[in-house]
Amino acid sequence: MSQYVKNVLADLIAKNPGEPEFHQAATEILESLKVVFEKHPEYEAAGLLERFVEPERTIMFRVPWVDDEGKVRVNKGYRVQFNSAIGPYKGGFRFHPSVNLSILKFLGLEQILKNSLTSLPIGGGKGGSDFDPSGKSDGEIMRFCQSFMSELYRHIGPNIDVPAGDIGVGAREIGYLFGQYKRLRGAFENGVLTGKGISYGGSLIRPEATGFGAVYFAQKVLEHYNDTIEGKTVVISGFGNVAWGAVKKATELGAKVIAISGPDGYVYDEDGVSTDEKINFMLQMRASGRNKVQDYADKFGVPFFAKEKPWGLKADIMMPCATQNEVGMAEAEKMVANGVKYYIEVSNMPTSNEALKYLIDSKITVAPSKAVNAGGVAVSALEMSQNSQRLAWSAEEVDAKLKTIMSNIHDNAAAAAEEFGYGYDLVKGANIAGFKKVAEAMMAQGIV
Ligand code: 2IT
Repeated sequence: MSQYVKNVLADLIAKNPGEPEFHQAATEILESLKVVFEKHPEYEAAGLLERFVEPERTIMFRVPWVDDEGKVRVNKGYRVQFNSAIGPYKGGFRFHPSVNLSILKFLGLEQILKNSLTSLPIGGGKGGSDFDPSGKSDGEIMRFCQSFMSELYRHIGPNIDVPAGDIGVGAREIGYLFGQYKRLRGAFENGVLTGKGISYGGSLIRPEATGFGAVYFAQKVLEHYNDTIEGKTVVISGFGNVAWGAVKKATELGAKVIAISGPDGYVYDEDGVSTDEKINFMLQMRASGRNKVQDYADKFGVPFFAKEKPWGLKADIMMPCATQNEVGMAEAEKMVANGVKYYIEVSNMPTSNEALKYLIDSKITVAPSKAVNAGGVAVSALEMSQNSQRLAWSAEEVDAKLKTIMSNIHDNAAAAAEEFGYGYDLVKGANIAGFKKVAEAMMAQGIV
């Protein structure tokens, strides 16, 4: 690694103690960017990388709310406004007990490059809370969202920062958050949030976008090898919104999804998660708030493996769709032993850096999440466009745009890797291609 990049990374690790996920994401990204800094000594002179890895602003606040028993509860609220070089901060809110600054900074850093890859004008941000939505009543969710927005509304806006959903935040939460924002602002500014319901400015295809986009990306990867997704077996982790969209599109294109998973274990369905009834049941399981994939096994009479992950199964394509660090060395070794061909990351940073390197060295084709899952935020940006123009595109129009965007992301990542002598290395290529535009914009805007 060039000495400059090495020094910035060492500094980042020293100055941000106790943030392992942030260190992990930064290490992976900076490793890819060293060649860019070797080519552009003017970036070092402008302190570009030191500025890039430091969030422009971080907001941390108390979120007090009252539960159904009348007891006062307090959670931590955050918004990391990481980089606004190419557009307003954009990125989801995550409501999950694991949420802390380390996780939000890794997600925010990834988001900067992902959003740049979409080719749309959106900067990078991420936020959320350590609030645990599972088992909460609708009233509790609403009161929590209202309290969260009562602080955050003063920091966001259609041209400032445009949050959306992530784990634990779906259309229901976005609705409550928007209602409170509108009330406090005294204005109908629906461009402040994306992932809204269709009746008040949401975009068609936004719920499907991350999963559909991931499968469109996978198609491009297979196409590179003159291969097709039809007839392939696929293992998917998770059963939330992203997994649902991926199952739906993979099935539609003739692949067979043989497993989905949850925090309680995984289910193995040798006939495939292939009927409308099965695919729709994923939505019901999510809406129930139980967070148990065992419900699928009970309903459809298929085997359930408690507390296990599905990565030891034999399949052509692996698509982790649940959360960060799902795949470490033990899981990667199983995939290599089983002859997996394609490893398509979908959830943000699902793989440890060690496992990622091992998979690539073992000649498995790897596609990185910041490129693969960018369809979600891309359609969020299309939602912003529709809101600002006061119009609504049809599902076909949005889907066609999504497909084109995913195809371009793939081609741009592949071209960037090629340009720097890495061959067909989409991991390196996505980092380089995403960084390029942000770096140019930062250089143009001076030391800010
Ligand atoms: O990780 C992500 O890209 C998201 N959670 C979606 C962000 C967005 O603004 O739609």
